[in-house]
Amino acid sequence: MDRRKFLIGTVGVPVGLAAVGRAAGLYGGPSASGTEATLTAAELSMPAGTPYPLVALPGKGLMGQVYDRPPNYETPVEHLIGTKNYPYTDNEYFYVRFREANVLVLPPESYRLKIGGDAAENEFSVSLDQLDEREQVTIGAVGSCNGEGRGLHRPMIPGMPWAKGDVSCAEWTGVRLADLLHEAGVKDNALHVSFAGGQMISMTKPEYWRSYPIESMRDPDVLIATRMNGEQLPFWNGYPVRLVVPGTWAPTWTKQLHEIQVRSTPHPMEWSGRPVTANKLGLMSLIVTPTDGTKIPVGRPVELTGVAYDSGAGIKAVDISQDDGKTWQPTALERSYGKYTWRVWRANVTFGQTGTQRVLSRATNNKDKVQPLDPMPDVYAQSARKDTGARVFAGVYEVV
Ligand SMILES: Nc1nc2c(c(=O)[nH]1)N[C@H]1C(S)=C(S)[C@@H](COP(=O)(O)O)O[C@H]1N2
Ligand SMILES: [Mo]
Repeated sequence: MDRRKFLIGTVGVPVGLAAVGRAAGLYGGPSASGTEATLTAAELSMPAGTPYPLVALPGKGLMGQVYDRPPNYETPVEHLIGTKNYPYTDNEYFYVRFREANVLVLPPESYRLKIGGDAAENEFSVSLDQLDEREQVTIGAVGSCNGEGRGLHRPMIPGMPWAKGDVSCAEWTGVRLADLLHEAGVKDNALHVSFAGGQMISMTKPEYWRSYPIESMRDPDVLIATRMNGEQLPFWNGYPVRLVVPGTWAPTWTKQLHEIQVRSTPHPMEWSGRPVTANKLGLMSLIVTPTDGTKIPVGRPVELTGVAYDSGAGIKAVDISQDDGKTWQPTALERSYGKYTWRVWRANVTFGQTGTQRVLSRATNNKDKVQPLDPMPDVYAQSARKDTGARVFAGVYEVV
């Protein structure tokens, strides 16, 4: 007999069409749990995972337009985990962040990356073909702006009001910066390595430079990347060349990179105004599906999918809470795809009450560091914000 349907009937949970479909597949199906078929994201009707209008830039998918000029587009969270190079974000959904309204167009035929500076023995330039002829390295890494979640804080924090999609993850291919520095011959008095990207549309601040202490740039994982998930970089993500510093916040990852200087003095940094170190990425986790605002039937198990990442120590566990952090339940982690790549996690939850319900997620890394509920105290320490207890990475659902 159909014991399963009998059980569903007994607990009195409404059985929708999806549930019947699931139940029918149960006998061979791995996704059933306990007495009821678990609803997956595919069976729910989910709103877009961004509060912003969905607009497509040329070559990109529909993304959340946080700002049009300069172009700032967030990844709708349901697209964070892509399908083409799992678990990496598909190139057309990798978030886009620019400070310059007019993105520098660097035609591939005439492109040259110049490497020099007063603390380099030899100055030289390489074309795209010459970069390709050098040894290639591929590293998966999360790219995240440190504005991630900023727009969800109350009271608001100054800056681009990103919701949850100011982060993505890709597999990057390119040449080791360390190899190029070796070719250039770093002098003993070298202090900083500086990177020039796009141009600013301003008479007084014509260039986009980022500058870092030389020690932080000798790491063999630092890439001069030309490919993202095996394809050329999308225009909006730095074509033809960008810096990628795995395990650090992405503001350091200069796009449209065309010049590297090894310097004995700090770069004047006239645009950004202060030297910036490639700071280690925070310990983070978030729910990818269902998206916020999804209607979920009461009493029915639902599968949550999410991602978790840190600066490279590795994720040991992700826990979720349905009571605002009083109690936590473990989730199931998928295998690691590399130390800088996010870990996908899954959990089944059942909501016992109707109304607006929240689920929090919290990651623990291999150094036993636990994600604070306010996930970026370091980043926001200088802001005037007082902690309101706002938990940026809660998933919020309408249980009906
Ligand atoms: N040329 C240039 N590079 C840049 C930026 C920029 O404004 N111009 N923004 C930085 C910031 S703040 C971030 S978060 C990342 C975003 O990379 P993405 O647009 O590929 O997601 O690029 C960095 N590199
Ligand atoms: Mo950023």
